[in-house]
Amino acid sequence: MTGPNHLSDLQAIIEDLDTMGRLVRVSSEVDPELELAGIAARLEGGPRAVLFENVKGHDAPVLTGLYWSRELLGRLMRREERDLPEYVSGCIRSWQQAPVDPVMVEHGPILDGNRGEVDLYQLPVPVHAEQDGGPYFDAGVVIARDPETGVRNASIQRFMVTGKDRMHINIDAGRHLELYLEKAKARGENLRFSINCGVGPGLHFAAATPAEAAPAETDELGIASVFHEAPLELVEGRTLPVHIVANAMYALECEIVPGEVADEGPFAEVTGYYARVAPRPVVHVREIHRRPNAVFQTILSGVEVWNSVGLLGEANVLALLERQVPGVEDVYFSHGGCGFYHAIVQIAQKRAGWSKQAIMAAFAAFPPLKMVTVVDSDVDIRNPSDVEWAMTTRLDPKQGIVTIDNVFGHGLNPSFPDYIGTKVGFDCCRPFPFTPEYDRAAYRPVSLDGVTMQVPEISAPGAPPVPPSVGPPRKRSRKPRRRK
Ligand SMILES: Cc1cc2nc3c(=O)[nH]c(=O)nc-3n(C[C@H](O)[C@H](O)[C@H](O)COP(=O)(O)O)c2cc1C
Ligand SMILES: [Mn+2]
Repeated sequence: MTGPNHLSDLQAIIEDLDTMGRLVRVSSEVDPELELAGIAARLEGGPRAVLFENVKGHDAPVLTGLYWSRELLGRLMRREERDLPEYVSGCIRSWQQAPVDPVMVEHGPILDGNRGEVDLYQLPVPVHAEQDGGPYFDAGVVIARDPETGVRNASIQRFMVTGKDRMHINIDAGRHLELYLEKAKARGENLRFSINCGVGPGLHFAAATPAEAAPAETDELGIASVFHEAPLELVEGRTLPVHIVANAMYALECEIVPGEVADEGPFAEVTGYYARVAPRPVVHVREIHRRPNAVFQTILSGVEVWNSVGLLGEANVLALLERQVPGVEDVYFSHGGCGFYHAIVQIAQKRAGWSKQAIMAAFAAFPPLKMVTVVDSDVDIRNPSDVEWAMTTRLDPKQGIVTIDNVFGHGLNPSFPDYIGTKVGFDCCRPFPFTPEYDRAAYRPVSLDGVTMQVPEISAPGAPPVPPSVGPPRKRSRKPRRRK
């Protein structure tokens, strides 16, 4: 190993984005309450991340959009977009085979700033969507330790700010943090952890690695070391016995008193729906560290999460299917499926019946999945029309649809109330052994390079102007609705 690469540090990532022309700088003053996320939503999914340099009432800039384009992520990781799932699953596999544990160091940039008073309102934490219950931290990596074994865990959770030193956290069922909280409660202890906001994509991916790939007894922070090509560096907390990322932009030392709950939500979630208000654990913030010239990071819960959670889930399902189902070539978690509800699996069939095996194996590999669609290797799994073509021309609805009732799913999906619902698999593969009526028609692949053509310009009256790829949001033609 040579030394940490740029993926280990958000400041280096911001400079990299700048060099590549992949950073929109918003210089006009923007209100962190609703306006910032509103502007980000207009640029969501574009080829550039966004830095809000002038956030009303704050000195620190706010970064968003780091994960909303797979093409951009590919650039940052020096990979073709198409090779990302393979690269990510390769990093996880390499960690499983030879873990590189993080190292504790004496000092890091996170300890260089002024600590001062604990006051969350001094941080530019945005209010994202119109009905959100308050400002939300949603991009911080939580580092906790198993109260019994001391094994570290990394995850990302949303936190609603409700006071200068108080937040309410959402921990989904089955998360390792939930397990730690139960263990702390049984021991009569508080659960202590750090929230590290503004870290590089290596650690973000380590935190988003699903439990199926990083079981509770493993220190998944080591996955970051693989992405960074050097051990992740951590420092000891100053107020609580917690571990902090040495070069995070912000780090909060926190504790939960088991049993203490208060209303959390609503929050515009990755599903496109608001998460409902419910009593959830209260978090006490005992210390706030900020690195000099810190940049706050926030995530718009849409494409950014589809890409990060989706890519990790996809990588894990692909790795497992490759081992268990002969012929599996590729897996894609579609955006229409929020990045983790719908897996499209591509298979080069070798034996009859194995496309259905692929459906069962995919469900077993990733519990949040609600739908699995299996197609042959002549179908482009990233093209929704192509997948639909396989469904309409190759699926036999009598034989090829598998449903599983009363099964555990993702609690944020409204069709899984209390985490229970029905899952469905579509076998859209041509019957095996192959028969000619399912052979796909094809034209000869011809290059247009040597072909002389006159292509007339199109200027249809009333045609909408081509939207700029980036720029200030266009003015709405209609007056904005007044909020009553
Ligand atoms: C931006 C983002 C926000 C997330 N928010 C939450 C959340 O509020 N609650 C939660 O339980 N999981 C959330 N997740 C998913 C978990 O972080 C993820 O599943 C992780 O792998 C869980 O770690 P664990 O397996 O160690 O429990 C979020 C993921 C991302 C990328
Ligand atoms: Mn874990």
